[in-house]
Amino acid sequence: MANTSDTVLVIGACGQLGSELTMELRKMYGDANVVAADVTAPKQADLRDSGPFEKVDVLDTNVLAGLASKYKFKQIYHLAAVLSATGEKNPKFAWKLNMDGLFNVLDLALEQKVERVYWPSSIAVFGPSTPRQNTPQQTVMDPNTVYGISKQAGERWCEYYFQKYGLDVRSLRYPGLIGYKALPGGGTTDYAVDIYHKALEGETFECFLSENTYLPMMYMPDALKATLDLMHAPAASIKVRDSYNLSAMSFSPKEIAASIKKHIPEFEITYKPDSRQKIADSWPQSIDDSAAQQDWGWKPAFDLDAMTEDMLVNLKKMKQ
Ligand code: AKB
Repeated sequence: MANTSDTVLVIGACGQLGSELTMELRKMYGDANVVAADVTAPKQADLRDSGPFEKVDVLDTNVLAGLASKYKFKQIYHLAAVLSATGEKNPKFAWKLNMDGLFNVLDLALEQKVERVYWPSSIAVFGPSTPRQNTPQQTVMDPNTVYGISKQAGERWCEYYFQKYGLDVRSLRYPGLIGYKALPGGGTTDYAVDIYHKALEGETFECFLSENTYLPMMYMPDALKATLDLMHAPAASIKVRDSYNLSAMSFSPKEIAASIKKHIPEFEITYKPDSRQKIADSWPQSIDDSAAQQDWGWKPAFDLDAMTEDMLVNLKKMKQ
């Protein structure tokens, strides 16, 4: 268990996951104790007004060191990354940001005696030779996006820092994340967020993946719970030190559209697969997360229809 007076740094706090995780952490540790950091200031009023914000480029080690001596962080959540689709447009930059950013945080944590670090991995660590159904925790990994390669390498480095230096780094392989509070940016699974916005705006949704493309997905409240449960589990129960497989649901564009149609019968979807189809086809369709279930009691709460209902109710409120 972490101490509730810990000071916590969230890097990438304005992103899809960061903006919600920062607010959850502020509830647990107190607003003033959770520092939101990102390259641009928060647009979300709750995030902006509830606690400290610092402008930080994770590639700038001087700024990171200055921040660490100012706040004396006990925990760091390092979420800043270039995702799968954007990474393919500028592979060298994606590699630099994803890898150098991780090294900067791991080294800072060692130097400043930070007690616990969180770093997200992804289903993108898997590739075309990986078994696609019920993908095991330990299996063939041949990622073919720069994002996936950086996440696989990052996992090995997290384990290395744990084994060699005793740094308590923890990680989850997220599936596609879906939430109503913030938009994702540059991922292959982003369609599953956009589709709800278009449905509520009364527009036809043109999907960039084909109708039967199954991918593992998760609703944001489950992702937040998994992250916080992992980070608050006793160190001895964390047996996986590269990154845990994590699962909630799998569906295709056709199935999410059918789930939305139960609430908005006139909703229409069309399909125009683009370069993201190849990425999706190289990823698993479903994930075996039994290690997370056994080691720290992981259990998701939302399936597709429960998520659709909650997304539509909350997005409708936000759009009023
Ligand atoms: C992406 O699509 O790139 C991400 C991911 C699965 O890590 N959402």
